[in-house]
Amino acid sequence: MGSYALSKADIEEFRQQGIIGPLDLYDRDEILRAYKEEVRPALFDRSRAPYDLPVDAPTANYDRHLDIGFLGDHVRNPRIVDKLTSILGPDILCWRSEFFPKYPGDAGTQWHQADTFAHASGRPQLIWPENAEFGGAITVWTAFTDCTISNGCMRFIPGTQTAMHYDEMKGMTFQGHDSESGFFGYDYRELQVDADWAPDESKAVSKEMRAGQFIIFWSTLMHASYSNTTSNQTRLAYATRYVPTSVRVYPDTDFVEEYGHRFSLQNYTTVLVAGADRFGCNKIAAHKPGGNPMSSPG
Ligand SMILES: O=C(O)CCC(=O)C(=O)O
Repeated sequence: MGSYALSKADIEEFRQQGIIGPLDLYDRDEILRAYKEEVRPALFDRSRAPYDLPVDAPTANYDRHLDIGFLGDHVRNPRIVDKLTSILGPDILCWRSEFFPKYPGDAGTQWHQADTFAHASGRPQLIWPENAEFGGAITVWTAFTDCTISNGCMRFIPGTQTAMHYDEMKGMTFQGHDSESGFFGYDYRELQVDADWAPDESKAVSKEMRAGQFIIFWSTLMHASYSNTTSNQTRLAYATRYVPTSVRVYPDTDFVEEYGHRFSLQNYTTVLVAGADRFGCNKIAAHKPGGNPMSSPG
């Protein structure tokens, strides 16, 4: 167990609630400066980005931990990864990272749960072994700016992670990026198993965070975010997603089509952030500290 592992009490809290945090990772000034000076300029340089997508595609910055050193180090930061081993066991892959900006005036993210992540693409992106106790992924959502109720912080309904209210294979209609619908151009309610059901918002908790803090939650936990009602504050988060090495990532798929764009997985790889792989079901890159996984031979 690494030195930042969760305590027994924390593990029990996480088991019941499906979420833990906010926890400290970076100093506020450190992350604000790193984003402005290192990460943001690198995001605009797409020469080594894993996917050939226009800069304004919602998926354009998927998996930039594969080519941007700061993000490559972030996904395997021991303050994060040690805690994940308390939840997922010793052998862990980072399979996805993505940015979630909320610009002034942006609508909040609708309530949703993600199990196989088929919701937008119509194809399961994760398949757990048949005897698995869990599904979904662990999301580590790190605040790259302060996140408040006014600028769009996250909301959760604790304890909802074990029962899915959505069928991700039902298919949603893409309504376009400018649509008012609450899930990045889709209406997540189209996936409800029971069309008359509604999440019990009276049990929701808000997670205001300062820049540099993170929360850990099951992707199957009911989650949403507030609208950004400010006129001048962008809220930005970087979400990194993890599964044990036994999970098949993007099974039998060599492209992804979602949020109005299609991209090839030719340059895709998971990153082993802890332990070892005994299953061999995924393409895996080792990570060189300070470097980036794609340039390493792994
Ligand atoms: O940041 C948001 O508003 C949504 C984030 C989210 O749904 C996720 O990280 O799974």
